[in-house]
Amino acid sequence: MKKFIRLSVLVSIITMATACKNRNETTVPETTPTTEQNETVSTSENTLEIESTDQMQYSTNELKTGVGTVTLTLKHTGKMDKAVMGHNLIILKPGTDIAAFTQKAALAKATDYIPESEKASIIAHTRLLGGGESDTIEFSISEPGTYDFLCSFPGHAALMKGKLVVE
Ligand SMILES: [Cu+2]
Repeated sequence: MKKFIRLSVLVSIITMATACKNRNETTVPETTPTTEQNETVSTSENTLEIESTDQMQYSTNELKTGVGTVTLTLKHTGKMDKAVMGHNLIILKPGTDIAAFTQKAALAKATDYIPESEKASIIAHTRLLGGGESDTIEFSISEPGTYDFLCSFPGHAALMKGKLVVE
């Protein structure tokens, strides 16, 4: 008799536990994590900003970034027209003959000094800007290293040049 009572208590405990578990399962609201969507829209950490002036200069001659997608903004802070003091920023592949490149670029006025014949040497470039304008470009670099950048407006590369260090 004692054994039977103990068994029935045990059974009722199990029943309660099961009922409790079921209740928990049904009362838990189905909340799907909405934060996951936001996490996948990650902004690039490789964001570069550089300015150029009416004094024919960049604000820096060294840019640093990591490998991957790079977002670069060139801002012309001057006032002069792009026909007189136009600036761009061209990132060149390693091993490019800069003197030869700028010579060809100077003749490429029709394409804003981006020489069609040298496109294979260009990793990325902004458009040609006049005072007050800016351009943002996105490109990808997978190899760490040091890359030359310059402005291809005739005569500018003597002063307007620098290194993009990719780590
Ligand atoms: Cu320039």
